[in-house]
Amino acid sequence: MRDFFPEIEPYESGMLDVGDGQSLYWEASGNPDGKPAVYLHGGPGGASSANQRRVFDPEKYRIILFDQRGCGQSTPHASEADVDLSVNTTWHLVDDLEKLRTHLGIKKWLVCGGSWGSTLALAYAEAHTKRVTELVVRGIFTLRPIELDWFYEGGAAAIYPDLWEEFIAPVPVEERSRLIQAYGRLLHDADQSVRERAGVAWSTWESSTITLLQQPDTIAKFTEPAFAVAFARIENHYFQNNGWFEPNQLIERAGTLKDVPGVIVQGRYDMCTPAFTAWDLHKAWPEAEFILVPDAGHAFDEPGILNALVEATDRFAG
Ligand code: STX
Repeated sequence: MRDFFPEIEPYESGMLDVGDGQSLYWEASGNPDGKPAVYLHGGPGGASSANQRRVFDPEKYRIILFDQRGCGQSTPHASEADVDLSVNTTWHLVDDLEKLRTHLGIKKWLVCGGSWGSTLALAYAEAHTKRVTELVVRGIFTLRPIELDWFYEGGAAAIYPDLWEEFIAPVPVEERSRLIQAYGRLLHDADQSVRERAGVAWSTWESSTITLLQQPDTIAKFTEPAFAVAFARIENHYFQNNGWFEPNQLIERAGTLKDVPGVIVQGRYDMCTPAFTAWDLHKAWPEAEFILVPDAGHAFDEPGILNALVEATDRFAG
């Protein structure tokens, strides 16, 4: 089994002004003359992290990470009381990727992402196919209502009745038939303690269910209140708007990817973004290699998932 490459530090980083008052943190690590690759983090509303550098061979790749609008080290941060999320949509992020690529003087890059990172990778690659050398996606999420219903409206309660009880606890009983909407209200409540309780409950649910076995470190990291509120607010905002996608958009337009070398990696026991979406993508984009890992959940550091990702980036390194 392949493991992470060694820990590395960025050789360069900065803040990119993308307009709308938004500045994005970005960084480059690995080989400055290597093959360009960008890693797209999850959520939306998650953050880049040092381990994301480590799915690429640092001698062969120029590795680009960045924090999407409103999260990580990007500013303004969506945990702030008066956040304006109207300038934070899928298509803003797709445009930001083009701004970052141009800023860094990159013609084409390998695009890698998991979970929401796979959603954004697909949206970007379908819109800017010629800019993508290869596409490596895992834990496939396309933000269709059926996927949101599964994870945020009660489907996955079948597997986690105990954690589900905690997820719905902050929501008044009469609002529990539409949890995403109810959480949207709580996450922007005038009372900071209401916002934080909601943000932490939302992030506890997500971070407790993304790995095959619960990982206390992962849960602790993603339930720190400022992170949790920004993460929950941004996710909730995207989900209330169905990601600004047409119904089934990413799957239906996957035909545009037929000439892009690709790998789809999916854990069989992924409870956050279950395998049916990866399967639908595989059917719509049969040219891509499809790897269904038999003993993994959702997160990218699950051994079988990481192994498949590293094998893919190594193969594409040439
Ligand atoms: N959201 C899935 C996703 O992208 C639907 C995601 N889930 N958890 C994360 O990301 C963190 C690892 C950032 C907590």
